[in-house]
Parts: sequence; C-alpha cells; structure tokens
Amino acid sequence: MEQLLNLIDGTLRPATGGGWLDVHAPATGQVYARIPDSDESDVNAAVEAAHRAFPAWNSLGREGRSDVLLKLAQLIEDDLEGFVSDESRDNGKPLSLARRVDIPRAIANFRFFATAILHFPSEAHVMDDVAVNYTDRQPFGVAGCISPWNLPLYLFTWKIAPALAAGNCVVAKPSEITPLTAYRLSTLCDKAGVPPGVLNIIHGLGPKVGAAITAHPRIPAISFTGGTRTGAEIARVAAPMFKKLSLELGGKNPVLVFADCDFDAMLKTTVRSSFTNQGQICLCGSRILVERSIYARFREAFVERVKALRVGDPSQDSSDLGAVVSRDHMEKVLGYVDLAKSEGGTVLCGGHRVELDGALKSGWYIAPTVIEGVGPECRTNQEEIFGPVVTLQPFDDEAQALALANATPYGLASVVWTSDVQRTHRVARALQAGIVWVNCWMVRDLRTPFGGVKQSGVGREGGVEALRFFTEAKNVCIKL
Ligand code: TXE
Repeated sequence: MEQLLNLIDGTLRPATGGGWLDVHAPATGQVYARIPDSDESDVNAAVEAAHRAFPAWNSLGREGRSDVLLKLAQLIEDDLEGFVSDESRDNGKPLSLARRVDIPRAIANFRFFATAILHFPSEAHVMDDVAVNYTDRQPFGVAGCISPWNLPLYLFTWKIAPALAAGNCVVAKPSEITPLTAYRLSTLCDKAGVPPGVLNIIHGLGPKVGAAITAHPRIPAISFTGGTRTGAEIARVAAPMFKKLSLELGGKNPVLVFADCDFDAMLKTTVRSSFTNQGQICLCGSRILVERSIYARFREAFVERVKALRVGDPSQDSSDLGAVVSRDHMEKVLGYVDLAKSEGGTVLCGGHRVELDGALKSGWYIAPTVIEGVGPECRTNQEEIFGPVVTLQPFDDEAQALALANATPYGLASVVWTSDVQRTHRVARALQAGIVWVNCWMVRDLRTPFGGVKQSGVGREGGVEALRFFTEAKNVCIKL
C-alpha cells in the first residue's frame, strides 16, 4: 500500500494527528494508497513555513524563480510516464488522455508562467506636466490553492505555477480523491531547487484542510476550482476577511448546432466535447441544442457514434472512456439518468453502469448517455451532472437557441457551430459565458482569460489575469 505524505517546509511528513485516509483506484474500485488526514495544525505549520520562505523567494527575482519553475517542468517531463500512469490510476481516465493532455499541460503550465513572469509588464500613466504614475505589482506573501479531482495535476499546476512565478509562497491542497500526482510533484521540489516552505502541499479532506486554508488569517488570497456549492462556502468565509478570491466553478455548457455548420467536423468534435474524460471537465458541452431542420439527422448520426465508443480498461489505448472518479460520483450521475426519466426524458443510448471483467469488475464505469425530451427548465437541464451524460434539444431559430443556451444559472463555456460569420459575432456576444468556442472545442491558448459568469465563478485565470490575481497593484504617483 502506497503511503503519501504532506510537503511542509521542504520535508515530507505524515499528518500531525497521525490519521490516514484511503485512496481508491476507480478502474478497480479498490483501495491502493493512503494520504495523511491532515488538519488545521498541518495548515498552520505550512503557513508559518511559507511566511518564513517568502522574503528570500521574492528577492530571488523573476529570473531566479523562472529558472526553478523551468527545472520543475523539466523534471516532470523526464518522469512523464510515471506521472501519466499515476494520473490514470488515481482518476480512472484513459492513460492515453493523461499522456496527451493532463501531464503535458501541467508541464506547459509551469513553462508558460515561468516565462510569462519575465514579460509581465507594469503600466505607467503620465499626466502631462503634473505627475507620472506607475503601477507596482508585488506578491502578497502566501497564496492558498485548492483544486479538484477531474484534471488533477493540470488544474493544481494551473494555480500554483502563476502564484509561485509572481513571487508568492503557496499552501496548496489537491483533491483527496486524486492526490497522487501532486504527491509525485512534491517529491521533485527539492531536486528542482524549490526552497523549503515555498511550496507546501497538504493532503486531506475539504472541510478540514480546505476550510483551514480558507479561514487562515495569514493567507490573503484563495484560488479555488471545484463545485459551485463549495465555492459559495469558501466565499462565505473568505469575503468578510476581504481575501482576494478566484473561483472557477461548475458549468452546464451549451453546444449550439446551426444547420449551416460543417456537419462532419461538428459531429466529430461534439462526441469529444461530450465525453472526453468521461464528461468530467467543467468545459464539456452537456446540453446540445440543434436546429430543427437537422435535428433528426444529428440525433441518428450522434447516437450511432456514441454507441461505438468503447468503455474499458483505462490502461488500454482502445478505451475511449475509462472509469468515473468515485462510487459516490457514479451514483450521483446515474441518479441524474433516473431523474431525467422521471422528468419525461428518453434515454437514446447508455444510461447504465458498465460491468467489466476480472480485476475491473468492481470499477466505476458508465456507458456514454444521450437523453432527449427534457425541457430547458427540468433539473436535468439545469444542474451540473459532470459525467458522461448529454441532453439534446431542438430549436427553431437563433433567438430560441440563445434563450435555451442562456437558460441556466451557469455561464462557463459554450460552443457554436455555424459557417455564418455574422451569426458568429452576434451569438458570441449574446451568450452568457466566459468562454465561447466557434467551430472548435478545448483549443486553449494559455494567454487568454479563463473563467465563467453567473454561478460558474468569479475572476479569471490564465495569462496576465492570473499574474494580476497573484499580485497586489500599487499606484505610485510622482510629481513632475
Ligand atoms: O468538489 P468539491 P466535489 C462539481 C461537479 C461535482 C461537484 C462536487 O458537479 O459533482 O462539483 O464535486 C475541496 N472548503 N465539480 O465534491 O467538493 C475539496 O477537498 C475548502 C466541478 O469533488 O468542490 C477539493 O480539493 N475546500 C469542477 C476541492 O475543494 C473544500 C471540478 C473541490 O472539491 C471544502 C470538481 C471546503 N468546505 C467538481 N470542501 C470544475 N468546475 O472543474 C471541499 N473542498
């Protein structure tokens, strides 16, 4: 049984309280590791270490910090297959996906922010003959980073890389459901030259470790990705303490398919945008809205393709979908299929657990599921399911497509399929979303602002936005 440890002040150690939590492999349903069941005292020790480390880390300067982060990126790359297999085992995702997306992106996050900080500008505002202002952006000390289980190392590094590059020290908590790659990262920090206390990684439960990070008076900023309900709880605690907050929360993303689109390209990408990572990406399109004139054609072609997807052993390249992340999550997702039926929906394919053979028999697999016949106001079309489940709804014109697209409390991403340039602009402007993809999905430039509106979150990550979040702006006004 693997035993993972916290990284505090440069040393790997168990929780102060001595407790442990089990970690399961979704592919088999079996326990394969334990993490420290940490609490407030571990967070306090990490915060103390981070504050001690801050002055030296900050004064290392941009180039110095950049060198360390680039070294960390290289060490992950040197151990690519180790990270890939850990990520797949821990999360249940296909090994091929971890190799193609998750780990390369984690490496890219470090490289991107290690170099972005070198080019991070400050602004100057000259007042003719009166004065000159310049904006000094300094790190604030210690940042709290809390990340989820769906893209474990990818989202963990998406937060800690800009925080560290900007000159802060970090107290980070990966999801207790998928702690393995964050632990693997912690074993590389010393070799990369990350000074003790600069990056602290505390394992454990959200309501204990996450809550202690959120409430800690010496952590002035929290960057969180996860469920909307958890985001609300973090805001409830942190807002009265006047902490900076970046909250990247859930989504119920629409895919708008107009009759004038490139049908084949749309079909291929819509299968991906629905079921990549078993639908457990906040950017997946879960409500597919199709212009009525091509609805029947789309339904038939889409369902045929979805039925051909293979749910199987995540370690095999032949598997399109692996396991969902936990038994609880599987039951939640299947519960939504039952709900859809009770709301009048028809399951066109999937809708059930998949039982594999041998060691995988107790794994948590769900057949990719397509549902039609549920109205926009139904819970199935309002609540985030976060699994391999999509719904289809027809629309008659652009206005109705937009009304359906905007008819949820969420506003993270949307996808538009059309060949009409004018429509592209109109629809993109009218969509209530932080991200609009036109004739593509998941094309990511790390310089772009990333985040959502409404209940999908507050603030933006990525590029300059992230570096601004992880610094405090000070205006210096000098009389001429
Ligand atoms: O996420 P949580 P869960 C959605 C998805 C999913 C639902 C719940 O719909 O079904 O959220 O998933 C930590 N204070 N998304 O329960 O609990 C927790 O330990 C501070 C969308 O797994 O939000 C973990 O590290 N932290 C999503 C992190 O928060 C707390 C990704 C996220 O866990 C805490 C994941 C607390 N009180 C789920 N409670 C996305 N948008 O990408 C928990 N945590």
